Amino acid sequence: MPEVMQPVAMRLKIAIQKSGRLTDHSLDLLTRCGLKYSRGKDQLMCYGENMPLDLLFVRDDDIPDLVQEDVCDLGLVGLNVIEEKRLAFKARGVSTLFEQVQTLDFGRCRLGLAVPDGFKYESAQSLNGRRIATTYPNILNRFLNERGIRAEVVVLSGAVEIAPRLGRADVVCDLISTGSTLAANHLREVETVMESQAVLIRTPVPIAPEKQDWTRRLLMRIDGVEQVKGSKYIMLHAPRSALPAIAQLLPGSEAPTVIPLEGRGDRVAVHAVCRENVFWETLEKLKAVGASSVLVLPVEKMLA
Ligand code: PRT
Ligand code: ZN
Repeated sequence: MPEVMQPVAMRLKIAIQKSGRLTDHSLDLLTRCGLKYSRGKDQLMCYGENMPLDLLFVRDDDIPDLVQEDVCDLGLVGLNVIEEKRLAFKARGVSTLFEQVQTLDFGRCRLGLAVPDGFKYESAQSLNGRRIATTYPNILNRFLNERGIRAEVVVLSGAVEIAPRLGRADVVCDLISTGSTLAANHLREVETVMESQAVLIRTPVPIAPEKQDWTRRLLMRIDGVEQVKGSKYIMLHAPRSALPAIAQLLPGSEAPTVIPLEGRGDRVAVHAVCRENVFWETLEKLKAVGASSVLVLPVEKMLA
């Protein structure tokens, strides 16, 4: 039987957000890993057409539980959600079993405290005796306890930023990316409670032998896709004597390849993968130390 047709129990299951800020990025990551899938409208599950894996579309808050309980082998979710879940489990005396495999290059935001315009804020101590609205009570309580602040935490499931206007809270603790939602609601950011981005988590249970090969391959591909983001392949010609200066200038590159140029005396070709973007300023500096014919190319795939 072709492995893509394996029985359901032998197929990898990956939980991703059904509809929200992480959905497109998660699907894009899996597509870049080579996955082909078809998804009908409002479908909760879809089948990988060329890999023995299925995607489960769920609310992001349910992803840690599905992975913890081994209903899904892997999950893509925000660090803010797993940290909140971890602290909630801890409060109930349950230990977190799912493992964080790696951080992913999307979903960046921060959980921050914001006060209404006109609120006199001097330090975190200004929060004493205040009511703070949030969807993340456990993370917020940890922040307050670590600083010995006594405040009332008002738990809301959404629309946190309008709580001060409704008279339900004095301060808000919510996710922020550009800050425009706060500004539109006349709120001012005063503290960062935690930084967040999407992460890949996996089940605590050893993965069944039939699924291990694809798990290993998928994790390697995800790592490859993450490494490629922002990476560039750079090629240039230079005098051999300039190699130390060039090595200093190439951002995040390891062991460049140096190839002699036929009939060009001391000049060599240098090829290197840079793990960061290469800016015009770097090219100008490379030219200044003797480089010529400098080419910067995008990297499409990488396998360490
Ligand atoms: O239905 P479901 O429960 O799955 O979705 P959700 O409404 O809980 O989540 P969603 O789609 O809003 O966010 C999913 C994840 O994206 C979050 O858990 C974070 O890890 C990440 N993320 C990144 C964000 C933001 N950026 C973000 N800006 N999540 C929410 N926001 C909201 C924030 O709550 C506020 O309302 O965007 C607003 C602020 O944005 P700015 O740009 O105006 O600052
Ligand atoms: Zn959610």
